[in-house]
Amino acid sequence: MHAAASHENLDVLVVGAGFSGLYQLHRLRQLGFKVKIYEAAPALGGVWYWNCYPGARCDTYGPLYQFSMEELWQDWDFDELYPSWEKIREYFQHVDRKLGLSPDIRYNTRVSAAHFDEAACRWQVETESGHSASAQFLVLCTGIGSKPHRPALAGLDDFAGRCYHTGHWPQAGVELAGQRIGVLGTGATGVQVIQEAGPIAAHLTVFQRTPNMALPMRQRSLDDDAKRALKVNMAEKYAKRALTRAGYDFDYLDYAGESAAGLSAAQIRQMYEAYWQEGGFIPWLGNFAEIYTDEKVNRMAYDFWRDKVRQRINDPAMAETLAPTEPPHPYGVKRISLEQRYYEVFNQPNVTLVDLRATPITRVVRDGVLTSDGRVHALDILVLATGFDMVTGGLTAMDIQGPSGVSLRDQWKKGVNAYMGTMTHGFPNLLYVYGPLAPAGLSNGPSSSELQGDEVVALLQHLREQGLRRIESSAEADAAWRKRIDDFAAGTLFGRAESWYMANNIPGKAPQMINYPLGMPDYLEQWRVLKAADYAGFRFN
Ligand code: NA7
Repeated sequence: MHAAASHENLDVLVVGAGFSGLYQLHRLRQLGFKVKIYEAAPALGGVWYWNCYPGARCDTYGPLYQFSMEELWQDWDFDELYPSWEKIREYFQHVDRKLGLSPDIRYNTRVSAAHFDEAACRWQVETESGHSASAQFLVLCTGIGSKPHRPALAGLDDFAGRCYHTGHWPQAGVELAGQRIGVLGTGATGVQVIQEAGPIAAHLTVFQRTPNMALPMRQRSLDDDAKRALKVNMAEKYAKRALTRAGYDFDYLDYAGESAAGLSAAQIRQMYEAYWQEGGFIPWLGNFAEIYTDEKVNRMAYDFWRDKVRQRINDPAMAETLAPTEPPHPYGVKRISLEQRYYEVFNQPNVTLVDLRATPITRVVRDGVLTSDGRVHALDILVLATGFDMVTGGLTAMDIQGPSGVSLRDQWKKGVNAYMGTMTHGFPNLLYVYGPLAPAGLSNGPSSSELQGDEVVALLQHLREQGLRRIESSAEADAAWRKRIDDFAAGTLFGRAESWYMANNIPGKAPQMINYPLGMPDYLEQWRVLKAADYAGFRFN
């Protein structure tokens, strides 16, 4: 660790100024904790600072993509049902103005290391800028998508054009109009860039490895009446987040007493038709919960999606690549994205679709990308929409060492443990919000930030009230939590896709279900049970 330019002592140091971190700061400050946020970016907003590529927007509808505090939502409106990154940034400015958060946020401050000093029972924290801190508790709110994944592409250094990762997009923007653009990756990000770039590019080449089972967003701009209508029953909507598995204001059909069993195929198709018209995540997170466990039900959902999508694609070969006759993996076990005009882009004469399963990339060359069929796809700009070292990447990017000297990075090489999705044995006084083995990536972000965030705040309050200085999860509790998740996942179809949900989107990462898949109500119930048992599972002193 290098010499510190300045130093401060804190009760709680929060890392990251996205939804989770800001919520921690606001709540803990109100309770009188001496708390600060360290944030690598020069502004608040978390992923919405870095993900400023053309078309970046959130796949959750606006009313639920914000904090639930009335003082914040009462005089805030998004201008579209699904807000753009620009508008979400404005929202964070609004939050900052209302809650006065920035004075307690140290921007441009990337935490590089945190070592636990057992004698002092405090975390000693170093940053890249040389500033350091000592904090009794370290609460990591680094989000699930803060470490971009750049695949090792042979020859990339030879490329004469420009190459950008969507998760680290130039803040000044990149002019895509009139350029020959290649997009590698068709996840949530790829879909958004592709539908933005297609209409304005001189030529767009899409490199697809796995088709995205994208659903219609049904985006609309909001006039005053629509904005007013969305504000009705906000309190009820927010209350519902704790009662639905993905933290939304709707849930899978079994919660509504519906099961696919006993319904005819025609009845199911009729239901699917209505959900399709509604759009958004309804045809996925509002589907039968059996899509995760029953192959037949899953296949019905896939076939419905495939047939709907294929109607929009003119070229039969492209249709087969984008929406194959046989599903590449079960429907919904890999993150589904929302699209606005994605499939129509492939009807444009200036768009080429490269199926990387048939013709993989051989290497990047000076003029573009060479595929195994010997073709060079000429490019001015190569966009890497290749995702992130999801959920854990932001945590393992820091050198975090517990009292034994073992780093979190090393401890997690063979698999991730995080009891209650919140603490790991060997790392006392270190807590995560919206991180591994929590609902996180399987839930709406702001919902998790508040609901798990409240539990973390309650835990810190409990420690203070009881005069306890040190908390650590036990190895047994870690193992039991992991087993609960693995056992549940083993009974589902999640393992049948390579995806960041199963931590196998990154070469070398140990595969496992990386989120808490039993749903938000079950997760919160585990906290209730734990609190009733005086937080047994954690060790205090
Ligand atoms: P995702 O969803 O992880 O998507 C990454 C995409 O990049 C996906 O299509 C991958 O194909 C593709 N990819 C990754 N590496 C390669 C290589 N080496 N070659 C070819 N294609 C590759 O990331 P996003 O940024 O879109 O979204 C991340 C999350 O952020 C999203 O789920 C939301 O929760 C917000 P694959 O599917 O692995 O075959």
